[in-house]
Amino acid sequence: MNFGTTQPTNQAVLDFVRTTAEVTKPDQIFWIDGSEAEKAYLYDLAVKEGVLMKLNQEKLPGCYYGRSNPNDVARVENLTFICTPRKEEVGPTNNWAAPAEMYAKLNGLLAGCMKGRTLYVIPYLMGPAGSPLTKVGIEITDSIMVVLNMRIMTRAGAVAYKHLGESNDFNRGTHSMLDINPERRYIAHFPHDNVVISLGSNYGGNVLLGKKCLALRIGSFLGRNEGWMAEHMLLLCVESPEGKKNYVAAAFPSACGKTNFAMLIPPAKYAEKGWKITTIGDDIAWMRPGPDGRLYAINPEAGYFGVAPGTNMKSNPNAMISASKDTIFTNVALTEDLDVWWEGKDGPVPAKLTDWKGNPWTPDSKEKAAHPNSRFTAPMGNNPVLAPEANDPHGVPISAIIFGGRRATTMPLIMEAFNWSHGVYIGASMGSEMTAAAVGGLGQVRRDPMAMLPFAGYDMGEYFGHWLEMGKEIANPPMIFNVNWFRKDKDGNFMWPGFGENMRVLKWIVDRCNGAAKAVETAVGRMPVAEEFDIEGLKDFTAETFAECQKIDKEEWKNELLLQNEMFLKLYKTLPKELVFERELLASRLS
Ligand code: OXD
Ligand code: MN
Repeated sequence: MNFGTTQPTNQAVLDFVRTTAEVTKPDQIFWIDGSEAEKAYLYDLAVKEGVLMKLNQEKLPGCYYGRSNPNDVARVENLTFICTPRKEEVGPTNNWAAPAEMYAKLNGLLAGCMKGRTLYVIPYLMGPAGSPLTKVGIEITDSIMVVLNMRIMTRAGAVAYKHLGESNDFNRGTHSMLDINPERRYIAHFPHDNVVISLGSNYGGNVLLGKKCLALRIGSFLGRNEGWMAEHMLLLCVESPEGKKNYVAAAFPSACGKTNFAMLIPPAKYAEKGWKITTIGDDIAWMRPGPDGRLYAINPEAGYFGVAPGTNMKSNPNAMISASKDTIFTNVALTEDLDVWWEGKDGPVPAKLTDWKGNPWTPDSKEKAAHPNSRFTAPMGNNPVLAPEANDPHGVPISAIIFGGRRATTMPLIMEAFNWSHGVYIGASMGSEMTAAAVGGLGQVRRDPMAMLPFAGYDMGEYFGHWLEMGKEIANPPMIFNVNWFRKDKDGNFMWPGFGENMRVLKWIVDRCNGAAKAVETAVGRMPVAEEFDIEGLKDFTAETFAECQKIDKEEWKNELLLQNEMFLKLYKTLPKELVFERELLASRLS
């Protein structure tokens, strides 16, 4: 069969590909159609080219393994640019470049860069076909690794051409690995043109252009102009024993356990009663007000690009099952029989491994066997608790929005905002200790408003303003909460058991949304009535531990306000006055 030859009829797509090929000069053009036959052909080709290795097919059917260049293992925020006519548009938290200059520089790098290579054209949908929220992207790439990952992470192929019809309204994405050199690495967004150009990398977050680039940076820009929201949020459904479904969106900075939370397994006592959690998405939510005055959300993605280390049958059995077939693993370690391994995987540490750089590894080795940001790319259809609503073009009505970060001190396990604008303030002042998902200072607390610091495609102060405006558009807005699974005791141990036990916090949240739980008012927000919050059956977790988890230490909070102020001062030009007032009110309640 002749793969890669079926061209679309859409003239704008044909023109985009032709003009890109004229610059990049590939040996051939391969048009992705999304079929199963094409998939088998592409995996064989990737193996032949040495890009992927076939894993042990008895243990991991349909699974493959790839390594990235050690200089290319995470998102690169310092090399990520938003290019708009006016510098002020991107605000002080984004890197700006003038579009004409950036286009000129990148076109220079693109000139002839695909000589000897294949140019792949990936048509894809962000969102279910037929949804008014769904967007079309065309990604041109010279990386077969990108093609195979995009086929998992998005609805790719003919389905996208069908949704697009003859329209010119699609994101134009161009990616070339060039020579995978940090000196020639640029992740450039042109929101006014709906264009992304990504060069010099082959790492997921930089090159799967539907994800962070279109769904968040360009998406947030489009959302502001079109009256919707693109957020770095997981989406899940809490189903009560009576069959009532509440949908929850939650924003956590990268690698704070979003995938785990999205696939949470309720503890036995909840499961036995009939509580169920199902997953709609684990990373991104697109939300817009619906005709009934509620906020409706879709997950624009079709797969999970999850962090492997720490994932195991205790922390996230549903992720383990999701990644047990038809999955691509990147930068994990390999066992002798071509199974995958990473720090924190179940079972004993193997005596011999090949590490993520391809070197022999033993438990005595000083370095980690798997890179801390090693990943699995798994189809969401593998998730045993996938919500059927994940494919519903209407999306789901959101009852609660949760913000959260990784904080050893200060922030309580759970609190509820007094109202929408207080909730926006809580999201806007969020901070978290940094993890391995981005290049940067591990462990330091950085302000990460709404977990969108690396992803807002325009000025962050205006982004807060958009949140406040949206609150006015939604007659029945979701309630807003803040959680912190990571508070430590004075000996440095995590106090809250986390994982499935987070169900207890979720239950309080949905009970609040349904008017079925009381709350007490504190200076920082509403909290559960201690005697009513369910800690029954938790090992070594007493009423005193709960009190410690919820404690508001005024000195810590005063310091917190000072730290928050750094970000607010940075954004001062466009910071909505509502947030300044919220901060003042908080200071007064704390004094
Ligand atoms: C991710 C991230 O990979 O946020 O989802 O970095
Ligand atoms: Mn993310």
